[in-house]
Formats: sequence, structure tokens, C-alpha cells
Amino acid sequence: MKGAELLVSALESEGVERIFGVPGEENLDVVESLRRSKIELILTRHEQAAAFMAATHGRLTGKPGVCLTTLGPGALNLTTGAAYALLGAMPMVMITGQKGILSRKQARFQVVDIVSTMVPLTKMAQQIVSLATIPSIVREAFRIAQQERPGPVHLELPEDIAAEEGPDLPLVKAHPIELPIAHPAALDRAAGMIRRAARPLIMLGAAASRPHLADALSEFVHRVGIPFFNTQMGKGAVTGQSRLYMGTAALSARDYVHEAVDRADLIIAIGHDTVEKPPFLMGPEGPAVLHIGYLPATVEEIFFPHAEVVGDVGPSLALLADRLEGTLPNASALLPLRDRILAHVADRATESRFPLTPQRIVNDVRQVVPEDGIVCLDNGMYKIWFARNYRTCVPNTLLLDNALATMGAGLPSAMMAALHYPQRRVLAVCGDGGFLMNSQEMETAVRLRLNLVVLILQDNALGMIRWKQASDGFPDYGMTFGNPDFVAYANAYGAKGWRVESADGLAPALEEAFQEGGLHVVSVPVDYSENMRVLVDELQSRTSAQEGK
Ligand SMILES: Cc1ncc(C[n+]2csc(CCOP(=O)(O)OP(=O)(O)O)c2C)c(N)n1
Ligand SMILES: [Mg+2]
Repeated sequence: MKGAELLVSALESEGVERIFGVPGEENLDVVESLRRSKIELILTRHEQAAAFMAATHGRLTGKPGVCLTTLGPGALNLTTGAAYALLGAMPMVMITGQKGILSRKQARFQVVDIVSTMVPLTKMAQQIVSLATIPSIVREAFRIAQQERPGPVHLELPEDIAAEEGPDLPLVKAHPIELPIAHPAALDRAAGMIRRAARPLIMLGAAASRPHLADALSEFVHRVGIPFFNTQMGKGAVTGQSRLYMGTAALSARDYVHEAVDRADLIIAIGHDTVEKPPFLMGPEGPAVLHIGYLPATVEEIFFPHAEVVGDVGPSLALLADRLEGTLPNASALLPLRDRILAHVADRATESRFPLTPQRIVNDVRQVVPEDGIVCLDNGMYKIWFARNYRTCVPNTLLLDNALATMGAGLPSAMMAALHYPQRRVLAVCGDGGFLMNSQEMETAVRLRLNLVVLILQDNALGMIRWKQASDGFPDYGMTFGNPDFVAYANAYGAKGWRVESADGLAPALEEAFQEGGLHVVSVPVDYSENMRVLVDELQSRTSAQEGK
């Protein structure tokens, strides 16, 4: 058996069904082994997209997604995807080729030290130096990628090790590993803090969105009856339709949801990960914070919890609820703020201005995307609006990246969601900047016959940066660009392009696109003057009025 065959059988034994990538000549033994395996090789048109797709597989399933590239240039194109998975805690295994290590027939041609490049971007980066170690290295790679806190790992397989003949070695099989549950002393201490709180508030953070945690979280929230808000990446972990939902912290301060945060005397932060743009800022004054997570909290200038419950989150929360249920007279102290907060956030959601307001776009998307439909965001100004205004009902149905916050991941992450959930509606929402960073993947989406709609918000600018520039008092400079005709561009790929030309045209266009199936690109002009009006002027005047009171 060749090294490559052993690698591929080890991947099969890990349950891998698809590998995304762009191979090079150093991978040809692996490609040949894949051809003869049950694993499907999915070519993307850029390695970055392969990494975004593999990471999103990990995010959606909890099992590492796998991507494959050649050495040097191909491997370097994985770096942004590696960082996306590292900051976003998405399990992923990246396999890259390399020239032979036993002889150098091409000197240093295309040779870059990829393992060293990957060290700061991964949980583990390792070159495979002998066939004998493949079974254990692959198992170790998957174990490390998957275990809390999940993330990417990198394996480099030199072409001579891939081609090396050896005996049929036994694989190392995976087995279930149950995590320890929080210590009773920690649970007692946490229960005491919660019982003593006059105005408790739960915050669901990024780790709350881990697959399979939703039921335990919902159960906890409903058993204790404490209102909750979420961070951007914690959205959907407990349904936004819950009577206890207080909103999403898309900004770090001053938004309507912060009325509740500022009044709370205890914040129970479940699964908060400080890679996220802060949902609120801790200072010397302010509420006590209880961290509940798989791992201890990282200590930051603006997040330094006062107590912790560390362990498998679901079962630990069940034990905490056992201690608390029925003993919390103050549980719903902050709930009276809810209606006002949510009403403010929903303001102007149906305004018929053209170009469309971000609020109207969010509103219309929600109309055509069913509860289990998935909206995948790229990065731009609209992310704040979607995080803040879009109400999610099912976990992991608003996939956004509030960690690396990279442009270019919207389309590939939506392609992965469409591949994994062929029965659900999937929508990518991209700016005209971010979309063009990976728009070549439309070819991949058409080739894979994905049912997918891409919504492009057109402002002919790097809107987010233009907004920051203006709100920081800089003159408007350097942020605008031209665009291709998106309809013609989509049609050229064999997708179908749509142009929204009136405020009432968006929802029907999206609906028709979903009904037709296949790949659709809907371009809609957006009016970003709302960014300044709401996110700066309105929130600023509200807080100064409050401070003046
Ligand atoms: C790869 C990458 N480059 C640059 C940035 C910085 N950045 C954040 S948002 C943004 C503008 C995005 O423009 P667009 O995609 O058109 O969305 P808009 O804000 O206009 O809606 C930029 C340049 C980033 N986050 N990622
Ligand atoms: Mg733009």
C-alpha cells in the first residue's frame, strides 16, 4: 500500500465524505487514491474557497472538513481560510503536498516552508515523514481539530512519502470521548451568584452555536426563565422567537439591547469567545460576569469574568438548572425592557425607499427564507444590520464571521451549506466588494448543481469602511469603485442574474429565484445613509439623552 492510499483510508475511517481543493502534481498519488475511494473530490477555483468550504463543513457538523492543495502557492492560498477556522473555532484538516524530502530533484522550485507558515494559524501543523506514522498522525489531527476549542490543523504530505510503498498498516479508530462536567463546587458557587442577582441576564456567545448544543441551551434558558441576548455568532442558539429574547449585540455599546446589559447586575455569559467583536465592554464598575464554557475564559481588558463554570456545557447547564429551577424570584426583572428594545430595532423595516434601506433588505430576506433556511453573510456593513435585525429561529441559520471577519467567505460558506442541506433554502448575502473576492466560485456552484441564491448589495463602495471614515470625521476618499453588470456576469457563468429595480421588487425576485432552483444572483442597490442616521446619530442622541437624565 502506498502512503497516499494509507492516508485516504485513514480519512475514510474518519468519516470524510468530501475533500475540497485544487491539487497540484505533488498530490497526484493522493488524487489517484481518492479516485478509488468513497470520498468525493470537489474542485474549487481558488484554494481560499476550498478552505472556507471545509471550515464551514466543520462549523455545521462539528466534524472536521477537509481541504487539499499543492505545495507553495496553493498552500499559501489556504492561509486566510486557516485563520478563519482558527478564530471562528471551526474544525478543519488541511492537507498540502510538498516536494520529496528524501531527494531534491527540482532543487528549491516552489518550495516554501508551509509548516512554519501554518504554525500560528493552526492548532497543529506537521509534516508526515514516514508512511508508518500516517494512521496515528491522521487520528491525532482529527482529534485536535475537533476537540474544544475546535480549529484547523495542517498536514503536509511530501510526494515521495505519498508514493512510498509499505505494508498494510492498521488504522487508529476514533472512539467517543465524553468531556468532564463542571465541578459541583463551581455549580454551587454559580447558583449562589444567580440566586443573589437582582437583575440577571444571559448572554449566548459563539460557542453556544456548536452543533448539538441547542436543545440543552433552550432547556436551560426556559427552566431558569432568565431573559437572554446573544452575540453575533451566538445567534440562533436559542430561538429568537422566545419570549425571553432581548436582542443581539451587534455593536459593543449604546445599542438598544445595551439598555438591558447596562441595567443587569449579573451577566451569565454562556460560550462567549473573545475573538468576537465585544458584545459589551466590562469595566471596573458594572455587572458581575459568570463565564460558562467548555474552557476557562480568556482574560481581556474588556472581559474578565468573576466566576466560571467550566466543563461540557450541555450537561453542566442541566445540573445548574436543577439547582436553580423555581428559586429565582428576580429571574425576569429585565424582561419589561424587551418590547421597547425589539420595537426600536424593528423600526422602518418596511419602508419603501429606493435604493432599499438595510432594514428593509433584512426584513424582506426574512420573509422569503423559512425558519430552517440558512443565510450566509460575507463581511461588510450589512453584517451589523443582519446581526441586529434578523430574527433567527433555528441554530446556525445565520452564518456570519465575527471573528476573522474576512471578506470573500460569504459565497463559499453558502455553497457548503447548500451542499450539506440540499432541502433547505440557502442565501448568500455579499457586498459588491466581498462578492468579487471569490465570485469565480459561481462556476463551482453551477458545476455542483447547487440550489443557491446570492444577494449582492450594491453601493459601488467599500461601504463599511466608507461609513467608518465618515463617522470618524475623515473626508470621503478612496472607497468607491465600479462594478461589472452583475446580471450579465451571473449569466456568463450559467447562473441567472436578477436586478432589483424597486423597493417592492426584492422579495418577489428572491422568491422566484428560490422556486426556480439552481444558482441565482440578485443585485439590489442599497441606501447606506441609514448607517449614519441610526447607528451613529440615533444611538448617540439616545444615550446622551439618557446620560443627561
Ligand atoms: C479580506 C478583507 N479585506 C479587507 C477587509 C476590511 N473591510 C471590512 S468591510 C470592508 C468593505 C466591504 O465592502 P463590501 O463588500 O462592498 O460591503 P459593504 O460594506 O459595501 O456593504 C472592508 C474593506 C476585510 N474585512 N477583509
Ligand atoms: Mg459595497
